[in-house]
Amino acid sequence: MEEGVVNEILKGPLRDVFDCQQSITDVSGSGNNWATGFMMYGQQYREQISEVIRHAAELCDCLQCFFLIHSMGGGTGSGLGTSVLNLLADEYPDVYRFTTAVFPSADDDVITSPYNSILAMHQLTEFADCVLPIENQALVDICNKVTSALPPSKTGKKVFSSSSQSRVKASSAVTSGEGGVDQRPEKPFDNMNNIAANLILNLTSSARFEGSLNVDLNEITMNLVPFPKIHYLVSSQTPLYSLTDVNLPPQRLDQMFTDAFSKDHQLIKADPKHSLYLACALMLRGNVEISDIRRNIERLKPSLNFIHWNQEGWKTGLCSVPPVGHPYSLLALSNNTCIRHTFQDLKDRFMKLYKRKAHVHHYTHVDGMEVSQFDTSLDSLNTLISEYETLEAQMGRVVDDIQRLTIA
Ligand SMILES: Nc1nc2c(ncn2[C@@H]2O[C@H](COP(=O)(O)OP(=O)(O)OP(=O)(O)O)[C@@H](O)[C@H]2O)c(=O)[nH]1
Ligand SMILES: [Mg+2]
Repeated sequence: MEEGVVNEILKGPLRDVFDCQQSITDVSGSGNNWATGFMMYGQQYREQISEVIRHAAELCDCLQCFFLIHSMGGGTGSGLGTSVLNLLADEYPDVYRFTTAVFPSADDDVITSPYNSILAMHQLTEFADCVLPIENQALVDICNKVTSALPPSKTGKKVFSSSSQSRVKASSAVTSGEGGVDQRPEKPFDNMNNIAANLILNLTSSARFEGSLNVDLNEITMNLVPFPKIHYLVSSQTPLYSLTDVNLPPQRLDQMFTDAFSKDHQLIKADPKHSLYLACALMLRGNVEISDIRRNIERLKPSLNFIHWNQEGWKTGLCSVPPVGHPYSLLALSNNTCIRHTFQDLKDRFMKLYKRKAHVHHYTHVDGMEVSQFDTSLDSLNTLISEYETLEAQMGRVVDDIQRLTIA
């Protein structure tokens, strides 16, 4: 919503990517308040937003899905973002809704971020078909890992924390998509956003390029979301790079598969290997054969826990065009019960404030916002956590059955 921020983007190096006729702004943002974004701007701009979306949708030959990119911690991304999600559910009920949502870290600089996130999560749970959460702390850790693996000539300063923006300065030069060096000063989130951008590039490569085994976004939802609300996917990427290391030697193909299941490569702080998989998608790009994928699945399977009714729950995609500067890449999307820990942490942070009703008045001052929204959103989160717990309780069911058979 912030005019200044949006204008800066429309004048910057990415200006050609955006159609400025389609941008909508106000003077200021939502002041880190979900209610301002959802209730106030959501209402005020509904018609205008609906109009620009209709304009874009009408240009599509085949409208496959809507893809939202937003943060959860502030007021606009969480509030207006989920209001747009509501609007889409209302006006295009049959078109899938995907979102990439940046979840706040524990030391986030927005004090009300647990409120904004949980109020927004209620909407994501109800109205999104598939959510790819990204956690800033995981991105910071990945950036630091990449920086320490770089040769000294390329090594930049460490990324300390997502919240202390002034301290966050990663490596000194950012390579552009074409491989040229862009000398503009680096923004605090640049390296972290490169990782998120690569997730989106890999996810949408099937829609943008030819491939022998292309996977539509819709197929991901179809194959990875067994129950409507259990639609939060944990993503991991290999090779791990902010764009600074595009010239590093290529990684071995099999190592790439191994890495995708390690906790250091997840875009949220989670360890899927020690929890239960409901399903998993492997989206490959570049010079990879289907036999390579099969071999690696067979190799990794024994170390992963898949739910007993979906032991073969693998979806694979292969796009022949590799990412810039690499022979191949892998994006793994997992529907895994480990995500409940992210939700539980967020809930604990929410409860710390909500027990004392701290900051609640800022929300209830906004027209249309009731305190009951907090309780409904909390209930929704509690239900979601317990659904994941119930699923996780089924871990080892097949192993039990096999053991019983062996004994018999
Ligand atoms: N990864 C990443 N996180 C960001 C970026 N900008 C902000 N954040 C995180 O997003 C949250 C704050 O939300 P913002 O997106 O800044 O807020 P907003 O949606 O503009 O809402 P208001 O400013 O309150 O109107 C915090 O958790 C930040 O750490 C970014 O460029 N990249
Ligand atoms: Mg803002």
